[in-house]
Amino acid sequence: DFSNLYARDLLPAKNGEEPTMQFLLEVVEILTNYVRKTFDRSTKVLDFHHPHQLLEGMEGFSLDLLDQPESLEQILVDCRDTLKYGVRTGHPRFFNQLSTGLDIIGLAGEWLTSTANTNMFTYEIAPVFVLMEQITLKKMREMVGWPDGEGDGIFSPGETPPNSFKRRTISPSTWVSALFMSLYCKRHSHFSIKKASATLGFGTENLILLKTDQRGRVIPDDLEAKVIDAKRKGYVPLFVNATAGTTVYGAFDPINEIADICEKHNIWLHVDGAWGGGLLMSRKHRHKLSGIERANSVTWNPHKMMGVPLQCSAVLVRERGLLQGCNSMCAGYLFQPDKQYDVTYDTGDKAIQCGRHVDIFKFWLMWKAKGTEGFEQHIDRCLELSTYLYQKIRNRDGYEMVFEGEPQHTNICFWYVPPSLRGLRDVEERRQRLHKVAPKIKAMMMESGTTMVGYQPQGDKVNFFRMVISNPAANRSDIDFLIDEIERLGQD
Ligand code: ABU
Repeated sequence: DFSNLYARDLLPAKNGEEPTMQFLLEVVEILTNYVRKTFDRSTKVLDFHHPHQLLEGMEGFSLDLLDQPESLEQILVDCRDTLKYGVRTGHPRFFNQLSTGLDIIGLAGEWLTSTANTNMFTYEIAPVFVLMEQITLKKMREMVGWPDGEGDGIFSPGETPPNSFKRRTISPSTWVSALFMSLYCKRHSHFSIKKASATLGFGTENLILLKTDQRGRVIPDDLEAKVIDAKRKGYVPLFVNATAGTTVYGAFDPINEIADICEKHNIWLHVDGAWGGGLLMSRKHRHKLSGIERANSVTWNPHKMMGVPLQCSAVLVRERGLLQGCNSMCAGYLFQPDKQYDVTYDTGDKAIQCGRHVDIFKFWLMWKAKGTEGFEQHIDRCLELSTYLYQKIRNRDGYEMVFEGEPQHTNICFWYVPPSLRGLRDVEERRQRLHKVAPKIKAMMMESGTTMVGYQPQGDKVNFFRMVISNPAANRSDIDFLIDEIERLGQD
């Protein structure tokens, strides 16, 4: 009974050990029950409520913060209900995001990380984690194909910081002339490229968008023409982003052809492999990133295709020492040069932020537990499953594919056309009505809590579903379920 116990009764309180252990065991019970149910297909993916409902408070669960402490009994209810009203992203039928799944070893790693509760800035306070990060980054650079895994790198949250490191690593002396530089990416690139361009002072107007083919891949001739045009106007073409696995179409740019242009015009080549980087682990699929070894820098998020718990994002740089050279600020209270150990292991000064969460341990632990082979099997399985979905719907009544041909990644983009729209001749009316179909089906899916899949418009294309598979728990029956559910909810 925790109703008369409060946080002040737990360690470090006198006699706090027993209640602390009991309380933590209760929490573990809540968490393990949640894990068990997550993999049970009869459990819903979510129990949807509108924001105003959650803000008004559910029975026994209020988000309000009070002046007086609440009992540990209430705190345990809050833990249970926080999970209850959340989304089970590890559920085999959760397909909504690029990052899905609930890896048990990764979860154990995250629990350990929180228990250790340290910061990645120095070897002094994170000796084991700093070394794990060095070793893992080297393995990742080897997978990229840089000789002996040489180079530099760091784990840093999300996409925008990893995709932002590049400017600071290009040439410190050129930062001031950002206005006369041009950067290149395509409309299909992740929005973090545009955000990085704005945040770093280049301005979005200096980010030149490239044409793509119908599959969303950069057309190299368009890149070269735009580089030549910018030079003629007196701009300095500085940076090109090639994407290995776009967010919506899962497209892989032709890196080798882009690298030829970058080398010819002395432009920094960054490969955003946040989503597609995981394919480097697969002997069958790594050819899709052919040429990545010619990049100057690479973003790779193991929390996406490799199923590492959020978050886990790395930026890799080909030139050794470059991150330290560009980002180091030598804060005297952290990075004292006269410590008793080799201070080159105080790697935090390479980052653009100061405090840095330990994102490495869960990834390192998963790599240990699965081996490279385990990641390879996971990647190959997800791609096989997406082929299953593609083959199932490409000629099925009521489905239209957004682009022709076999998808390159696990992204399957399609429209579901309800029976009443199938014979409609008026093209504009059909477009307008089709635009409303995916949001309507998605809303009903969320209300019934059975599955989740994303949708979006893109360019001149009205709302379509984007199915992505990164969840190791999903199998063919879950794909069949999704299609049945779309058809059930999509009835006129
Ligand atoms: N980095 C963006 C991921 C978006 C998504 O999960 O769909």
